Order: sequence, then structure tokens, then C-alpha cells
Amino acid sequence: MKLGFGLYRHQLSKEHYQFAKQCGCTHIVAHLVDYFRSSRSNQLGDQPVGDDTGWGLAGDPDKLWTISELRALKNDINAAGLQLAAIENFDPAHWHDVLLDGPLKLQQLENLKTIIRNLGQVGIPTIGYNFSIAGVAGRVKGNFARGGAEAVGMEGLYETPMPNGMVWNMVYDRHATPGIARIATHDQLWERLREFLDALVPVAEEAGVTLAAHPDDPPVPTIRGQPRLVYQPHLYQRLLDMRPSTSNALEFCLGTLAEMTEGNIYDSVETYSRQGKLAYVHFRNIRGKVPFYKETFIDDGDIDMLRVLRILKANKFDGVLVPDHAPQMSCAAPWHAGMAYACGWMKAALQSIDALSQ
Ligand SMILES: [Mn+2]
Repeated sequence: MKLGFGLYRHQLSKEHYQFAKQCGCTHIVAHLVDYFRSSRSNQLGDQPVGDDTGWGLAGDPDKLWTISELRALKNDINAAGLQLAAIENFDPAHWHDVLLDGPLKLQQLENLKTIIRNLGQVGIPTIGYNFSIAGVAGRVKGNFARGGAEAVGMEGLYETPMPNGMVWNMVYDRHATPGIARIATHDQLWERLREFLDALVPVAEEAGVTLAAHPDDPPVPTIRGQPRLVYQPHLYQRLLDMRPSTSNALEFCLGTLAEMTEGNIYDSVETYSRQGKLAYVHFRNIRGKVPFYKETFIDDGDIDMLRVLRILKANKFDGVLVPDHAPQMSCAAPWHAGMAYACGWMKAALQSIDALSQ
């Protein structure tokens, strides 16, 4: 197994690549969507949480990620002695009507095909995505983690209606007619996913790219009144079975899976790693279940992370683990300290697992 960092768009810099390398990482997962653009509440040094107005403004609908910018990103990461494992997330500006079943859907499916082909051209093996209408919304921040470290969690359901012009917790149309976005049903959402997979999986296969699905975070049946897709462990299987392919795989988020009310995390890890369906892993720990859970330090939550690593090893998972989110630590560099702590723990854990099996 390999260690990586997920870096937000504003962190895609030589300094952050060096920091990752210094922490023992070999890989980077890069976010190209700028979650923090024109945000009124997100802090640059932390994961985006946002408020009722979402995270921020989506990108430029007419600017798809080009081969040259993807190549430059990969070259910069390689120059720091690291590999680019994946791009994480599509920009709502490029696919809002795929999620919302809007009038631009067919054009936007073509957008996504172009992006996947561009990734393939450059040799970026994976694109993580989150097929979600309301997105990662409804979480709060507090001094929830050990020693009063600031972390993210959920303290009850979040059903404030989602306004027009918003999807995936970002604003894609600032000039949308005021009002509430049309509410979808769960069946409609699964049909939208089917269309997405049918259109993109063949293109991904040809391009040598893997589509990796993140579960819904937080995993509750609805957020802002909108249905969620993968909010119980067995629903991941439904997604895989909808379009079986080596290019249809999972961005396997341990924290989100452990937040779910059904199943248990070790069965989930066993079920999906045995099938070889883990493109990469968000290695994060939590305490509690939706709608009341908190993110924790890696060694301080409900999940026995060593047990998870043993299952992954037994099923020959050889991909990348990234810390996902970490609590903010009380010092001059709260994000860096949180990530370095998680990564150091992970590196030691991997070494101990390897030592035990020799
Ligand atoms: Mn995650």
C-alpha cells in the first residue's frame, strides 16, 4: 500500500509537494475544483464546510481541464519525487445538469468525456467523483477531537431547502431565479447515475482511466430534502453492479462508511477490497453514526484502523491511502500538523503490518 496526500487546489504548490514528500508520501491526489472561491465562510487552512450558501462559486463552465494544464500539474508533482494518483472531483460548473437532469445534460456528459480523455492522454489513472445533488453539506465545526482540536461533525439532520443555482454544495449560477431547486426522488437519482455510467465508463475504459465513486458524506437518506445515493454500505454494490467494469470503482471513504447506520466497517472493507474495487482509500476515523458523528484523530475513533489495514493487506490492496481530513492542531500550522500526525501514524502502521507478516 502507498501513502498519499489529498491537496486542495490552492495547495497545489511545490511547498506542499515537498511537505508531502517529507511526511513519507509517494503520491498526490489533486483537487482541481476550487471549493473556496468567493466563499463567505470557508477557511483556506481547513477542509471546506460552508454554510447555507454552500462552499463557494463553481468554476468556469467553458474551461475544461486541458491536457497542457494536467500535464504541467503532473510534471510539477513528479519533479518533487511524487506520483499523481488521481484527480478528485468534477467541477459542478462542468456537470451540474448531469446531477440535476437539466437541459445541458448531454453537452455536459460530453464535457466529462473530454476531461476523462485528457486525463488518459496525460497518464493520470483515476478520477474520483461524488454523484450527489446536495453534496457534502450539513456538517458543523467544533472542538470535537482529542484535546479540544477543531474537527468536523454532524449534530442533526440538515434539511434547509437547496436554492436554485446550487448543486453539490456550490453555486453554479449566481443569477438563477430565486426559489428552491426541484426535488428529485431516489429512483430518479439512480437513473441519472445509470446514464452517467453508461456514457462515461466506455470512454474511461478506452482512456485507461478509472472512475472512483465517493459515498455520500454525510451518509443520510436526504440532505436539504434531496435524495442521496450511497448512504448505506450495500448501496456501493448497487453502483458497481449497475455497470460492471474495471473502470467503475470506488473512492473508498472509511470515515463515511463508518458513519453509516447499517453494516459494520470491517465487513464493508472486506466485501469491496476482496472484489478489487478500491481505486484509492480515504483513510479517516470518526466517532458515532449519522446524524450525530464527529471526525477524530486517526487513532482515536470507532474504527480499528490496524484491523482495516490487515483486511486490505489480506485482499492484496496495493493502492493509495490518503488521510482525507484530519483535525486541526493547536499550533501555527494546524492543517500541516494534523496531516503530518495522520501520515506518520499511517506509515508506522503500515510498517508494523508488514513486519508482522514476514
Ligand atoms: Mn472521504
